[in-house]
Amino acid sequence: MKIERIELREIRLPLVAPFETSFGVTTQRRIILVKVFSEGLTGWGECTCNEGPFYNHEGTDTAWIVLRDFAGPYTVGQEIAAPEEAIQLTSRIRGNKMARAAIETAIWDLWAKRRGMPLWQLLGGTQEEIPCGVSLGLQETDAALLKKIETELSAGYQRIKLKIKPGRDYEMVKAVRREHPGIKLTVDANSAYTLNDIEMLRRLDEFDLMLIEQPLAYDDIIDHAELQRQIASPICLDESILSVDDARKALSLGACRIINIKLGRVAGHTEARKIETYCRERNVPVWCGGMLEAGIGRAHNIAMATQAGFVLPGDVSASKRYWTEDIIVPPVEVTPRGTIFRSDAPGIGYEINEARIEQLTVRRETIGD
Ligand code: OSB
Ligand code: MG
Repeated sequence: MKIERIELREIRLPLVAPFETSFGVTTQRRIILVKVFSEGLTGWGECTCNEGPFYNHEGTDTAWIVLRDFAGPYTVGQEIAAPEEAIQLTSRIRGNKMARAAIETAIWDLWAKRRGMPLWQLLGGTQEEIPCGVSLGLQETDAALLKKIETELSAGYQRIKLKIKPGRDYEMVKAVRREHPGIKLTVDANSAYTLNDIEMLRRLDEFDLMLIEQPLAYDDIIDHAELQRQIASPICLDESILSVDDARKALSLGACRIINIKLGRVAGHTEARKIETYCRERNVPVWCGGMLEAGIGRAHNIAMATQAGFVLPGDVSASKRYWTEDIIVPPVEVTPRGTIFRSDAPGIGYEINEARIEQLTVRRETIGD
């Protein structure tokens, strides 16, 4: 298959409610969409980076340049014999995996459409419905947080994840646990702590957390291994795992017992599947993370999460929790038992609302003709 053309566009999409983490508040997303063209068919990808370089080094503007000036030109005009080859076209680029994944995932969608099969099947997925949790941003007060939790549990979500940061941790988690003794509960620090905080992190053991996500530095596995030796709660790494090699090293050091797989962070479906397989063969649970994606990224996440190793509830939830109107049709919907059904339509399995995307577009670029 020859990649004939790539269209890039940036859309602006306001969130239904601001989302606050230990590294900042997001109110409006600036999302890059990628459309690849080959032999009369198209595939779509979504760049999952945040607006600024705070979760990792990538941001909307730097990803735009990487896509427009490097990843796009390296891909257009090239011939591939399998979707696994797509990521190799941009392998000269170091880092910038979210930008590279936007093209890689679009090519997987296109390949699946070419074969007339759903992407989940092309990836080797087996699960018909995927278990879902929600990630709740930091709230002004515990009362506000408890109210949000109530809403999400009523909607059926199977697991609640709380964002924590210094000053909003032990007491807040305690208040939640007191109200909800039986729920599956996790916390995500987005690297807000160091080994100096070990005492507080150990006290979180009181709350029977399913996992503590990325407590220490975004690029660390050594200190996480030290921390894991000293606490009972399983550590789950997010930011620190960029490849199957990273997963192997972290697991062999004992830096974590669970891994959050995000498609963009690991450069797309090919590497995500390698991590899933590596972990599944060793009985290490994985789950699908989220990056406040619009519908295209969300649909790719759902396809990925049908793979058998995704055994824990992920952060992929209903479109309406984020958007008044999504860019796919139908929007992603969650069942009353907190699951999302895979789609059996070809490719990512959702229709792209191109008219809406057109309205939301603030810049565009075409690579190839
Ligand atoms: O660490 O999982 C994270 C959002 C932006 C950046 C990082 C993270 C998150 C989330 C949101 O937790 C997950 C979602 O998309 O619902
Ligand atoms: Mg995280």
